[in-house]
Amino acid sequence: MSRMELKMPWSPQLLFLLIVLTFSWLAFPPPGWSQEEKLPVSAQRPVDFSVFAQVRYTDYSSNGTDTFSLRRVRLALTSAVLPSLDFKVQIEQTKAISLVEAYLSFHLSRYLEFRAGQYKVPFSYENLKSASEQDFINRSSVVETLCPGRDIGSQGRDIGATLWFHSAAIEAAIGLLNGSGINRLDNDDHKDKAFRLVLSPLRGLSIGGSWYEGLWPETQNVSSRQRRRQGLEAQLKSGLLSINGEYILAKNYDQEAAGWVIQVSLFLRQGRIQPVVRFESLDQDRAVKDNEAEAWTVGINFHLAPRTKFQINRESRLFKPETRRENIYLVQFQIGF
Ligand SMILES: [Ca+2]
Repeated sequence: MSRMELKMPWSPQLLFLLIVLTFSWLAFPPPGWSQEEKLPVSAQRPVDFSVFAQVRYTDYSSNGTDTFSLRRVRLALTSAVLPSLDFKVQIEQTKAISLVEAYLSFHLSRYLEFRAGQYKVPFSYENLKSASEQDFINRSSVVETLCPGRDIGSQGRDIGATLWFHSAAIEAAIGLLNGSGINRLDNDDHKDKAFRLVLSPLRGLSIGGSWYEGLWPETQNVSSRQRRRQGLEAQLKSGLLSINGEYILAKNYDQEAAGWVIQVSLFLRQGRIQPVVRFESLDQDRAVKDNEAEAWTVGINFHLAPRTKFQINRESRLFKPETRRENIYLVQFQIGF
């Protein structure tokens, strides 16, 4: 059953090397290859590098060993290979180097993008928001537990192809994905389907939903492999205030789970100081009454520069029905450019 037992069909390092070699060749072709002659439509091909690192200290109160940790060290590079074709690779180094994202984006029109490779499953606002831009040190347990790609420990990502529509008022995506997670081949012929639609009827207000229909990757001793996700989300930004809410209903095998999260933040001192508060409730089995895990998180973010910030959070979790409470204190420094 363990995902670790599944064979890794190809190593992420090898894939990354191949992509880097291909990319290097495209970006810096060998002498004699005239870009102007062979690719007359191509303008300059700037390569954007971005890096961020997160160092944190976690104080588990009496429930664990307090520790410093390197949460994420990520390097991303993006390049427009052609005016309508760009390419992104993101790698992570914590214990070992791993490939997080690698995809091609073909811009079919101003609004329409076809994306293929390894990238985030188009589901949930919080899932799609970059790890470096999160308002809280940890993502909500609702999204971490129920969002496709996070439920199978793949950092919200999978391999597949997706069509995206982006405009000021509408954001939509429809995709086919392996459903078996990052850096691995599919283990069956079934492809999972993901759909997301977000409307912005007024400035500062967005309302949307996501839908995912797939199968759990493992096959042993399971009568039903159903893995269905339905999500609702809303975001409101008004002046200094920002409110986000999400609800996810999940069908796992023959069980139903559900969770919701709401978070509020304020931007003070020209956005440099940001107090935040979040409440979440996660019910892992809806057939059992009063077994939700609830959590309050309060925190404050000090934005020192774009992508560079200092964050303090206190997470207070309540596990029903025992009324067991856990408090965790987190401090995180993020540096990025
Ligand atoms: Ca599959």
